[in-house]
Amino acid sequence: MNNKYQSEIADFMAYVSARNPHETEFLSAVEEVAETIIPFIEETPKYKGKKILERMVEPERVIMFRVPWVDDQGRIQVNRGYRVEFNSAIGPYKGGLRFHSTVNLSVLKFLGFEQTFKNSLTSLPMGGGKGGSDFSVRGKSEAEIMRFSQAFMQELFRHIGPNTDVPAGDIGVGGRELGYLFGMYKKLKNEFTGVLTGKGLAWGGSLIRPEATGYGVVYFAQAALNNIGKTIKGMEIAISGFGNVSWGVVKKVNDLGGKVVTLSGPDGYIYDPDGVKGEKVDYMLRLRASNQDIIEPYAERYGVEFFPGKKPWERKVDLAIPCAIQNEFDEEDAKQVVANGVTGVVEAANMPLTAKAIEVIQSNKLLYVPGKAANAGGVAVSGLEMTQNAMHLQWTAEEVDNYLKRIMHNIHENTLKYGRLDDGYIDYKKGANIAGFIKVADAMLEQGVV
Ligand code: 2IT
Repeated sequence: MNNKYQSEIADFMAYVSARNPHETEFLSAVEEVAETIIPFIEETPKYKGKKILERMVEPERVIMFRVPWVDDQGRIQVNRGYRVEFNSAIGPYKGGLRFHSTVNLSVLKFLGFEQTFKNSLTSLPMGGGKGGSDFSVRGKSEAEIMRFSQAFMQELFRHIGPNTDVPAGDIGVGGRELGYLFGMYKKLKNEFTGVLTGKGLAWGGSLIRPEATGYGVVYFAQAALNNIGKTIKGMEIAISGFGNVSWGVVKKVNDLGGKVVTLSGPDGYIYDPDGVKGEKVDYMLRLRASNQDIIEPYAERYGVEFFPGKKPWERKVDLAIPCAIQNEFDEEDAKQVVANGVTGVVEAANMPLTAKAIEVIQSNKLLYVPGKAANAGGVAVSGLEMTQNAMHLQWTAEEVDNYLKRIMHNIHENTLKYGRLDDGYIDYKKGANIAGFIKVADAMLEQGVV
């Protein structure tokens, strides 16, 4: 796109690729940022020649550890634990823990890198980090999930703290896992602090945190749609996943008069022409808590169609919101939704669209919102949970939701400011990268070479 700096971008990517061979997810996250940030650095004298991006792609610290535990049959299991402390220029490392079979260092580095920009966009004082394990809750018993979580925290506790590194949930880590993690942290440290976010309401959690990611996505989508003279009201929307993020999206789309017609799992997707409404919304949570990771039971229960092995992007809808996992939406999917006349794609998951898919959506001048802007509401309310913990009080749901709305509105304004192209098209990817970069880069410059 920026032909003028193509060779600088290629040189930079050759440098990063040589240092991080085989880390495909990390390299694609970096490339997506480099394409917009290198031209910005080249044209902004204060950033030029400071190796800012070279410094930003190097995590400040990576911790990898053994997580041994005993399963219900008395067998010893060994998983690998990680915490990638990516960037602390603007605040303590902050970001979720992912327990999923696909977790490896490349995935967590991509997530930690993205998180640094996302957290900057929230305007709250949070650096970037991410962690997790290749442990999957699928098919595990409650007791196994507890023992694993405790074993994980038996190592992680020495690296984190309320002013150092504040983890939260992500895929496979919800209220239940956070409870076990927090319990073990408290026991080992003998202190009750806001060292994790997404905590239970009775022990330091914030109202609206479970809903926050999905609500924020829909607030952002509504702002972006309004900007092109459209609205969620009356729209039919395809989403993927059926976890926490999907649940928040469904609730807020319903509030605003839209209709979510698909949900998906690794087994396929369901199409519910009446919309996921009423008790079906609560059923999503129960299905998730069953540790099965399949969506088919929804179809049986509510008498709707199930499409095994298919993705929801084949449906003709007004808007697509991928809520599941990285690279779940590829070039073919993008061509399909374009052919179906979609208004746009809003990322609720982290990096669900491949680079090629983004190119297809953007070259057709359709709305595309990257996850680091659209899904920042989750970590933003985590930041508000930290504030409430530091003040030893709890805000009402309305207070938190008002903050969330204001934060998402500000992120929209900020990305709009840096993303507006000459032809009037809004490149939210460019806007989010530049707006997120500025605060972190300025803090790094002011703090010297550390
Ligand atoms: O991807 C994300 O922003 C999260 N998983 C939430 C991180 C957080 O610290 O709340």
